[in-house]
Amino acid sequence: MRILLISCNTSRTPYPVYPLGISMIAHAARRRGHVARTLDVLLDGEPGIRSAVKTFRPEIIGLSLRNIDGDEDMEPKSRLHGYKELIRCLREEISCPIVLGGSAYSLFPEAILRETRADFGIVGEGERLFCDLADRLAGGLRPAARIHYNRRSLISDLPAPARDARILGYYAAAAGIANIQTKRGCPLDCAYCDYPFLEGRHYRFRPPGEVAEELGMLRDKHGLRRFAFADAVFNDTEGRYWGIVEEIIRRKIKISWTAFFKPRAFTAREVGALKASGLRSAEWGTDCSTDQTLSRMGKDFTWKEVLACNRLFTAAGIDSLHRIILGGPGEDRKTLSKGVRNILGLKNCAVSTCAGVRIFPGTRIHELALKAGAVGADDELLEPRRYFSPLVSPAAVTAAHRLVAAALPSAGPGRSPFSRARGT
Ligand code: B12
Repeated sequence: MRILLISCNTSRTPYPVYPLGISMIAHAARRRGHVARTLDVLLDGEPGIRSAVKTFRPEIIGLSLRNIDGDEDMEPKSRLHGYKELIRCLREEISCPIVLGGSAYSLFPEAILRETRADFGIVGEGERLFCDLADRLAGGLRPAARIHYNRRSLISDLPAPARDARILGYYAAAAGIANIQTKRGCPLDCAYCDYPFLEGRHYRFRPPGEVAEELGMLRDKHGLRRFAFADAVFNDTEGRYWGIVEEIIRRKIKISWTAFFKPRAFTAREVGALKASGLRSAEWGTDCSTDQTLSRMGKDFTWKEVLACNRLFTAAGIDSLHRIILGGPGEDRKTLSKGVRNILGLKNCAVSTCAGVRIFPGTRIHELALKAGAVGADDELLEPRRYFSPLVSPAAVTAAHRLVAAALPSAGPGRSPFSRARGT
């Protein structure tokens, strides 16, 4: 089958992100004997996509929908309209099946399929299910089920993506950062988070040697020096990330990198090793600002550990950004004012707060919101809804969020150490 895979992501905040998802689907499809081509809305635009459809004449089109909301954390704008427009253009050119996938699609599969009138959707990781669907369509079988759920079909050998040099070149120039995934899955139990749903609850690791190989290849062949690990949390609970850190140091791969970290009791020696491997900035899933709210959010660390991490990492010259949600489960007036004091006590780092918790389907926050009657059972949540603890008013939470943003010049939505990646 001739398969056209298109990244539909137009977000440029904090910087344009290379479409890793379609590179992985393309790799899997080629291994199954299909001919796969990748395009990117940011790079190719509508005219480029129309002309590629005319010349390539795809037999299946796969669309990757990464973000549903805009980049503005507090007043997000839906991306759905743009996705619908693209599908309308494609339908004008060709009548082949259109298959949706990607994180945004996976979070709202029924609603987005209905709204866009695409033919099929794959929920969760796409390699196996997309190729199964392509094989069936190639054999003349059109499955009755339009939405295909990834329940027991998660792959165990994670692929190295087949990066398209043309697309990679565009992102290298636009952002200067390459992304790389070292594992999938997250066994943590944070009340608001959909990552375990998107990636599975169990870790599936790539061998450190293979990750180092990919880093070296991107550096030597494509001149990339800056990397973002796209794992849900880089420092996994089993400590397997040390294998990657050691491999980078052992192979003397000169790069700088950033990743999502979970606060834990690091030693100065460990932070030294991270720094030696090129860690330049850490984005902390701190999430709450008091012990009480941390525990209610399902976090297994304390504010003392957050402070210690911040001290150690900043002392080592590693930038830190803490992302903190105010107004989540268990927040009351006392925790709110103590939390603000705690946040203001964090030194030499950036803090990004938001007021209320974005509710994603199937999360514990969703259950709490349903129980409290804050959202109805028929609310698909495609229009963003936020959960606020019933123990404090949303106005008080918003005021605290504004206070922190005004007090810390580096705070504010969308700011990320990832965004300082170019040239530093
Ligand atoms: C790492 C990450 C970041 C990093 C990216 C660093 C980098 N250089 O790559 C940073 C911090 C920069 C970032 C920023 C943002 N992010 Co982010 N990010 C993630 C994270 C943790 C991993 C994304 C990733 O690369 N995964 C690895 C790749 C391989 O997976 P994938 O793209 O999902 O592809 C797989 C499947 O989705 C599927 N698939 C993908 N495409 C297709 C296509 C077809 C046809 C099929 C069948 C299947 C399929 O198969 C693929 C392989 O199995 C996800 C959460 C998560 N766990 O997924 C959030 C996530 C993608 N981010 C999200 C958001 C909102 C953002 C921001 C808008 C936040 C902000 N306010 O700034 C920005 C937007 C950035 C941009 N320019 O697009 C949301 C998107 C959904 C939503 N709520 O809209 C997510 C899901 C988090 C969440 N739960 O809310 N992000």
